[in-house]
Amino acid sequence: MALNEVTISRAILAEQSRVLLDYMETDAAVVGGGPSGLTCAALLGERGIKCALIEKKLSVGGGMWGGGMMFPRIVVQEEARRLLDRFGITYREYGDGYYVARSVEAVAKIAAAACDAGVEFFNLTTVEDVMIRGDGKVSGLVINWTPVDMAGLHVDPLTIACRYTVDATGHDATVARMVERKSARLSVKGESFMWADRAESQILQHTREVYPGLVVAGMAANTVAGECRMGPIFGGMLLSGERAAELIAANIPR
Ligand code: 48F
Repeated sequence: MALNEVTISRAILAEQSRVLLDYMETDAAVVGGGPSGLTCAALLGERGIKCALIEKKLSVGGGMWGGGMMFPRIVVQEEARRLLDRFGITYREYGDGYYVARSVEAVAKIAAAACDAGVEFFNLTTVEDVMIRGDGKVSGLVINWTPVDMAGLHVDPLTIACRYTVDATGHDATVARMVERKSARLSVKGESFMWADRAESQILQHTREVYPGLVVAGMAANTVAGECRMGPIFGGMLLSGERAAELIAANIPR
C-alpha cells in the first residue's frame, strides 16, 4: 500500500484537534506528570472522572525516571506497597518495611494505567497561569506550547476550563505560586530541609484543597506547607496522588 503523507498529517491533526476541543472543558486538570500527578490522574480516570494531564516536558514521569542519583531504582515503604500492587509494578523486598522497584517500570505502568482509564495527556504543554473569576475559584488554566516558552516567543496562550486543578508540579509548586502572586489568600511557605521520615509522614495531611478549586499533591503539597523534602523514596508521592484523587472524586460524584 502506498503511504500518503497528507493523509498521515491529516489523521494527526484531525484526531488531536478533536481531543483538544473536547478537553476545552474538563472535570479535572492535573498539572505535572510526575509520580503524584500520574497516580492522581490514573485514579480519577478509574472513577470515570474526565481528566486531562498537562505536562510541560516531552515525557511524563517527572523525577521518578532518575531514581536516586540516576540509579534507576525507587524505594517505597510498606504503607504504599498496595499501590505498587494495584498498578502491577514488580518489586523486591529490601527489609525493614522497604521495597525497591525499577523506576522505568513504575513510570510506564502508572502511565499505562492512566491511559487505560481514559486520561488524556497533553505533553509539551506548559501551564503559565490560572483563571480565577468572581466566585474566587480556580476555574481554568492558561496554557501554551512549551517550545514557545523556551524560545521566549511572544505568542498568546489558550485556555481550558476545569472544575478542579491539581498542582502536581513537584518541588516548585508552580501553580500554587501563580495563585500566590495574584491573591493574598494563598501563601506558599517553601520547601524545607531533607528529612525523609518527617516529609513522608506529613504529606497526606498537606495534600488538600489549598485554594478553592486547587488541590496540591506530591512535593508541591510539602512545598506549600513549608514541609521537608524526602529524596528518592516514593511512597508518599503515590499516596498523595491517591488522596488528591479521593478529594476531587468526593466533590464530583458520578
Ligand atoms: O517533580 P515531579 O516528579 O513531582 P512529584 O510528583 O514527585 C516528586 C518526586 O519526583 C521527587 C521527590 C519525592 O520522591 O522528591 O522529586 O511531586 O514532577 C513534576 C512534573 O511537573 C511538570 C514537570 O515537568 C514534572 O514532570 N511541570 C512543572 N511545572 C509545570 C509542569 C507547568 N507549569 N506546566 C506543566 N507541567
